[in-house]
Amino acid sequence: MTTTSQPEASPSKEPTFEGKPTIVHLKDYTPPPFLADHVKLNINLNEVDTGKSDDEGKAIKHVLATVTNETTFRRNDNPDAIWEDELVLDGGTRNDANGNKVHCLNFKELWVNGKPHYDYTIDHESGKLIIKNLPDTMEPVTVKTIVETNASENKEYSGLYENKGLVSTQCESEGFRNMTYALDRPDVISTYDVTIEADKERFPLLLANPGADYVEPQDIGNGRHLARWNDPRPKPCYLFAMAALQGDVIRDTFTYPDGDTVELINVTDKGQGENARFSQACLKKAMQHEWDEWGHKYHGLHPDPNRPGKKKGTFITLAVSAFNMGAMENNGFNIFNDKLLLANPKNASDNRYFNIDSVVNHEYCHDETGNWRVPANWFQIAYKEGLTVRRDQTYTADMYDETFQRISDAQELRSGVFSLDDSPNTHPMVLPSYEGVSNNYDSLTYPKGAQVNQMLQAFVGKDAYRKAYREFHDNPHPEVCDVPSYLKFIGDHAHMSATFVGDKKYPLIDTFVDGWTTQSGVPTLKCDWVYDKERHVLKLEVEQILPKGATKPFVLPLKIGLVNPDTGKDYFLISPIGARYRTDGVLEIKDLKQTFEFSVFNEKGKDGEEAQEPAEPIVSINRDFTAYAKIDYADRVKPTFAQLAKQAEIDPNVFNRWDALQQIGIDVLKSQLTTGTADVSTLVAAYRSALSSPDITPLLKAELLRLPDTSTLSNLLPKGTINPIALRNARDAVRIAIASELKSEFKATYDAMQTSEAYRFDGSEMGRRALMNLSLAYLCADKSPESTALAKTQFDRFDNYNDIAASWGMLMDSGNAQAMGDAVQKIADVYQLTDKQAQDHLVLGDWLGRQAMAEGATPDDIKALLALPQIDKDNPNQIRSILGGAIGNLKLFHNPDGSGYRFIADQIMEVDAKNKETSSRIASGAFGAILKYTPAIQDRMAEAIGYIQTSMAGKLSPDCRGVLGKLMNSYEKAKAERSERNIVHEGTLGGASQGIQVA
Ligand code: HT7
Ligand code: ZN
Repeated sequence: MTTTSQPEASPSKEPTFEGKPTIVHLKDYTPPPFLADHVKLNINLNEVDTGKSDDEGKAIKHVLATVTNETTFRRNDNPDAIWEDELVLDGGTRNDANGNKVHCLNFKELWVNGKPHYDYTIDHESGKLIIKNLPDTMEPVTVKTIVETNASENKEYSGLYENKGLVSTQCESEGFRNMTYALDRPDVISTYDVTIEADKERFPLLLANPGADYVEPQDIGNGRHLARWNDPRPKPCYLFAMAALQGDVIRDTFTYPDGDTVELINVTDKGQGENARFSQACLKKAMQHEWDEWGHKYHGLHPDPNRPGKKKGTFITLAVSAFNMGAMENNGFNIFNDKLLLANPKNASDNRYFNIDSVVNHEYCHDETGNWRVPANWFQIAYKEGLTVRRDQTYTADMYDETFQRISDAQELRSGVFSLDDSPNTHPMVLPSYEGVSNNYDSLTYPKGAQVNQMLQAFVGKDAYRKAYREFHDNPHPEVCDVPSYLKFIGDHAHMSATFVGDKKYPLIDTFVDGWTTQSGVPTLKCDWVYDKERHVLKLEVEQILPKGATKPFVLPLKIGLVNPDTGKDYFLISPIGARYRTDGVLEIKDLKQTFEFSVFNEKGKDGEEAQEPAEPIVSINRDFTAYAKIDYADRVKPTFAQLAKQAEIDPNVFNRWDALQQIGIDVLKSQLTTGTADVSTLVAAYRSALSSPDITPLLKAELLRLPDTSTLSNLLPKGTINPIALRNARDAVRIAIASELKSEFKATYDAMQTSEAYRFDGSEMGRRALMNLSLAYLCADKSPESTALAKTQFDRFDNYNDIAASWGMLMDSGNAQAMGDAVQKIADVYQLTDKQAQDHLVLGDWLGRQAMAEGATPDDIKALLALPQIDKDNPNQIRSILGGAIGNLKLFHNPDGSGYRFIADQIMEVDAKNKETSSRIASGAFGAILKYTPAIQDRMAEAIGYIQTSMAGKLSPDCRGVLGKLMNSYEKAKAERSERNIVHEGTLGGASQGIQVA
């Protein structure tokens, strides 16, 4: 295998000052001039009085950490590394409570090789510590720094922070530098020896990345204690983690077939331990699946002194309520946003249970993909994230239902991922550059990265992929890697086929890797075919239309089937000269135009009777969404509604049955959008048939009967034409029409899906409830008093949170102010949401979000939610719920007077001053799709973006600046093109000044 010799994230050489873009380029990468072999850390926590008191008159205390860091550095002997006289250590900056940039680290002392060292500077702008006059040698040098940092003032939640008394860390991507000076880059990999000292009563639990054993802290007098954690597994500092808290601990053990064991320690806030039972069971399932499926054994195992020949290890999980993302895969010590670790039937929906299972698995999978093999730099983050998402998709497919999982993946790709990939913020899988590292954690890195791995899997086959995967990860450790070298390794070792360019033979994998890692955008595959009824030959032509900016064809696996409409069985895929295509039906798409020929024939009957004349096949394209592409059809072969309905009934590939219904749904929605009416009869008949089909599970029925979402639809409409309110109205109108036709069927299904059994979470129960609540949603589409009463009956039953939340959503959409208000009040009362101390904060987010989304809510209502005394305005979960709800509230956000955009702009600025990771995600969620909208909407959005840019001047974070800058530039370009074409009116689809409006 190869390791990277590619450039790494070094800041660009231009001087940086506030307001000037700080873009890092892949081409500037050089290996680190120094390496850090071993890090000895002491974190000493002390509570200090701030002299201030809270609303209840209680003294406010802050947690101050004194961090002593003794690291053994040595010059990198990699010939590509640049010799630097000075050792430059990263140190963090952040905004203080007034929005002013300050250093995170209060420098105290510097020692080199055991002696005080005074020859250093601290760069005011970047926060870096520049150590001069080091020994001019290749020998290791020990550098000790002592700093102080205030964990309670850290509201960015990056580095070491305190929230509600719980001290913990989040170091990915660049948080470690906010706690201590370091070479904070993924290609510097060290062993760690960590001690944590703190007050025994205040912080009884002291945790860090474990070695073999969980060790009880030792008493050190004065009411204090000390814990020592020795992690001999080398890691980059972004995988470091520690925590200090009072909490509950639940334990279990996982045992491998050979007797090696892992002690599982699940840590939560006090009183929450029981809510972690489900996630702990998920962790055990994850370990088992990793072993069975991928041959991955926990990499934190060490010889067990008590059992010769056996190994043991410790794996810790911790739930934290203030967290910027979902979870973090620190070595042996995964930290979770508590909504992804804690659940009980009274506060978690099926969706949350499912997500917990999936995310616990995802983080554990990183133990191999990410932690054992580390991305060389942040341009290569998709190696670990794309691959790990693909692995968690495989897990949930195995645990629940493969087709269900594939439908979810396809939906995500066709809605959010296609949108981003077709937006100004698109980027290739290997980032050529970025501004603000946190922007890289987007859907092009995660689900699209997963899809690229899925495509490779589709080419080489599951077993060959798995085998090559194992070979890659069995290579010596530690080593950093990159996206191209991983994909190439798999292609080579799984013997992916070769291709010809002229008469030269090339491995197909090279073209595959080059296309997908250096280009962005969504290709379109335009399919055309003719069926020769005389010869029974089907000739399929596939034309690849490249997205804007791409110059080379992508390599795509296009899985197809030719279905006999009489039998519902697939014909064999055989060419007229008798050559067999792959039995799984995967075609290799690699050129701009390709033709495939298939000879269609029926097999002979059992008793040698002559085969019947074969019927013209139904062409089933892109089964299981193997190809990351939009599929288009030449006009003459575009399937009719009748053909799609037939396919929806008989295609042996259940994913494509769903897809056929989606295609009908898209056309019905388009018709509703453009003409104000739509014929839903085919869809109704097809839904009726799916509902009554005995061989489809409720889980899949619920998917088959769901209309395409508006984001998927908008990706299929011309840019510059979308009015989101019109789109939503069109979808609502179609839902009402379907519901009125299928009222009795939905009511019968709703009744049939009831049970008196207690809540249990598993795939079949999740499916039953999904179909029950989907039926209820259709029944409630008309917002009639009867349907509202039905939703209210379910809500009042108050049985389990899944069904409560589903019916609550319908009451919020009912347009009945009394029903909405009552439901909001009841949730507040039952979950004690107005009491800061007693509240079930896991429900709080839903409660805030639902109110922000409620029909008729105004910016003042949102402000009132933000000002509620029981919420924590610094908690990213709560901020995301409220602002996410406001952005999803189409009438509020897209108010034609621009007030919604301006309001969200104000909020983004406020959040950005404290937490750039949260602000940049909100900014991209709010304005990322700007170019899709009608010119009038674009202009108003651009005004809001411009308002942020000018108001914040030099103070906007690089993360937000990166997102908004690209949006604004593209908007300006689009506007110039628009005026060049002299298009002064709204988009073509509706003509009206507000785009398409549907009654
Ligand atoms: N690898 C983790 C990403 C993550 C993160 C990134 C930036 C800032 C904060 C963060 N918290 C977690 C999570 C994962 O993908 O598994
Ligand atoms: Zn991940």
